[in-house]
Amino acid sequence: MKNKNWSKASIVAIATILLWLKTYIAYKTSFDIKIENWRQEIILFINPLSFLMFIFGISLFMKEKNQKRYILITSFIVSAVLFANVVFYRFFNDFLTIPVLFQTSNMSDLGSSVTELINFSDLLYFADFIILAVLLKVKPKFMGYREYSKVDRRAFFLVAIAIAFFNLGMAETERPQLLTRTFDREMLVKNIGTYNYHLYDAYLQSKSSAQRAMADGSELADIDNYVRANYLPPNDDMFGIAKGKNVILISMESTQNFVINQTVNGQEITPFLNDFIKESYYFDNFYHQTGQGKTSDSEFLVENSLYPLSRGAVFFTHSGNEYTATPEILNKNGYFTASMHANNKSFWNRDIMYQALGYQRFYSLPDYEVTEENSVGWGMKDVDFFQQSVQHLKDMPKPFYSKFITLTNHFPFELSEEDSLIQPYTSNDKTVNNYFPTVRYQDEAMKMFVQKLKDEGLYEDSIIILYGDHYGISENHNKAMSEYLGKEITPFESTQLQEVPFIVHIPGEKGKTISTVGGQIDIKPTILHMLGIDTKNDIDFGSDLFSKDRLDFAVLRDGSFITKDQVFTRDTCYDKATGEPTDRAACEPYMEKAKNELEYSDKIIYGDLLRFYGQPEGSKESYPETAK
Ligand code: GP9
Ligand code: MN
Repeated sequence: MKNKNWSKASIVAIATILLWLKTYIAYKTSFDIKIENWRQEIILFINPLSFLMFIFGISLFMKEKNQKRYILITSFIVSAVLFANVVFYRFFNDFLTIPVLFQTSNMSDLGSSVTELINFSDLLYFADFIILAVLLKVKPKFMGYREYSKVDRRAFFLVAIAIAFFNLGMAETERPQLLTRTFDREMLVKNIGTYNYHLYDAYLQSKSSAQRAMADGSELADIDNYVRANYLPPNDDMFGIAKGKNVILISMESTQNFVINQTVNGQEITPFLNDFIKESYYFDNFYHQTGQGKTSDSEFLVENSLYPLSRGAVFFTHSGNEYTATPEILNKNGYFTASMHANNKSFWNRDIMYQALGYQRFYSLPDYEVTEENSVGWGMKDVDFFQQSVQHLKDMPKPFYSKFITLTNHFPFELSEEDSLIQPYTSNDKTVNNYFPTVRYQDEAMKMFVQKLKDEGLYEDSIIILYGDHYGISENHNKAMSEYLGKEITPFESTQLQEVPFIVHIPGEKGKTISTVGGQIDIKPTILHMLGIDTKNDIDFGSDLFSKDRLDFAVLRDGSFITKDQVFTRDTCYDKATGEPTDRAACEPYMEKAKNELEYSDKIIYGDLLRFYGQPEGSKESYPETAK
């Protein structure tokens, strides 16, 4: 009996194959997905398959009538999701996410132009559904019902699982930590497919909505007390020192502090910065506090004075939260706020998160002229990025607060011969070797930028603030690093290597080196105080780096912390003077603080608690449309 069944075409197979091919064709024709090699092409091709097999496979458990109905309805819904993405992409150049769907401003923009976005030929997106429906009507025999045995079903799902793992395995080799770090929607869709991406997005969304729903304002009281108790009044000499000036904030990609005032092969690594810090405030005990969200985590710290999360990127997971970020505060104080980064706007979900932070404008890839010649590694070279950005600065309303995110000094630290100003280091480790020339290149790019600011008359009315976003050389490279530094990289040294430069340059001020222990969490109150803006009522975990009576303290996202005389990491207390383990009692007084800081900050993010905090005048809705 069973044999007879197999003579008929399987409706499950036909539906799956049609939708699979259609999805791939849509990828190639309706989205701009960059493919760099044949492995990526294979991933793209197979990535819709496992999802489709699972969803259509459910019908293997159904009786004839239900099976046909289920397959038709499912095919229609999945096609509609694909089509919705196509239309959304035509307008926003981005893939749909659930929070975006509920963002009314986006949807009303889309709604008003939907007629222009859709045309008759779009019916092709439903071609397979139509074929299926017609076949079922006209050739019901050909598409006849077939009963599946337990073994058939088992085999079917095993194949689906195998394909899913094959897909994930290939994606993981192409893009390590794809899911834990959630870099970029385009990358996710490219690697796990548009349908799985929606499932993943729905999972993230439901997780955070549940946590948010369970939270209430009462939790804020403890946190508020803690923050109040740690508030430090500004230093009178510095408060308002840059009132009304433009702020140019530069995030230096992967720039660690150990390169400052150092040489490689006898040549300076950062000659410009070394001079610049002589006429700036330079903090030489300053740490990055980022987690898996890397650059985006540093942005989160800097703008909010909140810690990023211990896993995942808060830019992705909590972009719908209420924040009181620096751009938002500065908008209210008459500033124009912009972020500049010559990369995909959706990378790290910046286009969405920047709206929550209050940025009025995001100058991203389309705002730059990016060519083969002016690109290397991850994208546009820093020199060209800065030079082209100056025109944007000139066009901006003043005063502005403008953040620049550099890119050339990004792993794997690629650089062409003509841009290499110094020779690589000479160890067995290519990553470490190549790090030095790209840092040197970035240094030169900033030198040219500052010169251009002077030439264009923008320098005098601005303050320039620079910070390293996170480490560039991970612990995997300890061997070559220890060769370069001439010492063993113990856990103590590893923690010290998390230092990044923090430099505040105020034209006309002499500046000096300040050795208070601090971190990216402290940047927000430091900047606001220099602009003469009070932070007494803000929920900031950091404090002004210029304040008197500062507690020397920085906690890293993994729970390690640094005080004036100790480093605590991997459950060991180290004496800073010797770098040797010391009595745990020396670190004990700070342990509670380190734990509280991270836990309270996490609570705020998971519970979206700032929505309960007395909203400052003017509600969010009154802000200009941002970050398109
Ligand atoms: C991408 C850039 C680099 O836009 O900010 O990100 P990273 O990998 O350093 O987090
Ligand atoms: Mn970075």
